[in-house]
Amino acid sequence: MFKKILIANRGEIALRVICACKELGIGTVAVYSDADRNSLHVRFADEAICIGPPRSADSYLNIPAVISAAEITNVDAIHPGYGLLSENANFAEVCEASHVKFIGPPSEVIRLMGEKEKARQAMKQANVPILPGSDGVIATADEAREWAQQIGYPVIVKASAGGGGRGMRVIRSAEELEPLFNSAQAEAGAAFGNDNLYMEKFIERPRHIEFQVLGDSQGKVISLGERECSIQRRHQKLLEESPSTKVSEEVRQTIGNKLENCLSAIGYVNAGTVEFLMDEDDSLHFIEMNTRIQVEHPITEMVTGIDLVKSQILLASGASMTDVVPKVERRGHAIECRINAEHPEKFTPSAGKIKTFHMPGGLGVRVDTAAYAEAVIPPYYDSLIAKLITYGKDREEAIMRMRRSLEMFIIEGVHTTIPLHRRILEDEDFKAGNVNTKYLEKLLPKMKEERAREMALQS
Ligand code: MV4
Repeated sequence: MFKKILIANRGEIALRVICACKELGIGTVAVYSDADRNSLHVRFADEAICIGPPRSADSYLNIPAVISAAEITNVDAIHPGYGLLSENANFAEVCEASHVKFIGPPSEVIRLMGEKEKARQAMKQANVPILPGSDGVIATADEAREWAQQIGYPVIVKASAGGGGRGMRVIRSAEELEPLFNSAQAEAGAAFGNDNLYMEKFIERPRHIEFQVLGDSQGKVISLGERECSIQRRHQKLLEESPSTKVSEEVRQTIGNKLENCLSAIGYVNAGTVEFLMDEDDSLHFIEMNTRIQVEHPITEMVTGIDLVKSQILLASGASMTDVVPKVERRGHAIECRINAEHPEKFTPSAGKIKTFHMPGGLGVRVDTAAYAEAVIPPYYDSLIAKLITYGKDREEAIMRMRRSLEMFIIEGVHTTIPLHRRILEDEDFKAGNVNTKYLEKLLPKMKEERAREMALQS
């Protein structure tokens, strides 16, 4: 087992990893930028090293600085958290070469999944359902037109090196194909230094459903079931829940088994998330895989009782799945609300000092955060300040706990997304489980109207 781990991250996820290390009796090293000197991850780690100026590119993304900190402190392993260097195959490779264990999959597996078209073909070979689409990358607009003819409009072209929506174009007819294909290719080339594109049938109003997996270094992979992540804005998730109201036990088992076989064959090790789109007839189609721990991992922890971050560390140290996760039982329902320091309707970032900070608590309530009263939210990083997670015996209980917890969460000094979450939790569509990736496009204008009406009443 590792004696000491460096956490190459900040904020709530750095604290989350420190919690896991403390419970495993492993020493911790925090790295921090000049803007994070007073952060809780620095305070709770056994050792802390400043790795540079505030901007991520100069600190948390600076591979030589992170590796130097690991060498100076003589750690056995690095946990990358999410974002930052977590899916950087080169970083994983440098860790391997420096004899520091990267807590994640092997660098080749990160690289494979980072090439979305290759990941798609790998899933297809293992009978994981994928959308109708191109076989491999498409070089020219003429080739794209032939594929689109075969697949049927509307189609979507995606950057093979992409993710998060960049380098994507929806194409609805043959007439508009050429300019859209060319602009996607140019955007992909500029953004990723790789202009490979592939094509899929476009789903108009999909649900976004993802499966959590864990793999050990002996070839055993298990599925821990799904999370429903459809409520998002501009590819930023806002609220997630597990299980999905739309996934039957039969589908959960079928997809889970296929993923276990596929990922075992690929050599997948550690935690991962496999993303699917669900179409109107409730069938799931693979779109891509994330090779890291995700922001929303706590909802899976709540319904399975499995500590995913501890599992990551144990699996990275070579432990076998039978020891780390003897059996998987799912029970109850969990919801996560991401509390961001931003304007709840305009979504502009709201950096500054938190003046008042009071967290809810009690049975079935969990808050993952690195925030506190008087803490300063720097403008350089993402705006997540807390994850409020509630658990209940069923969805109704989880919802009621979330409603009262949102009422009892006080954050003053910065704008937060708490008012938006309160509105979602009383929305009839949400209560009916009626969500898809366009959900907020409908709710936000409704909220604006409601506010205008309220203002008119007051004057
Ligand atoms: C799609 C799609 C519809 N059809 N693929 C957006 C980001 C990238 N991860 C995949 N994305 C999408 N792929 C097909 N064939 C719609 C989206 C999409 C989306 C997906 C998940 C969550 C939110 C989204 C918001 C807009 C578009």
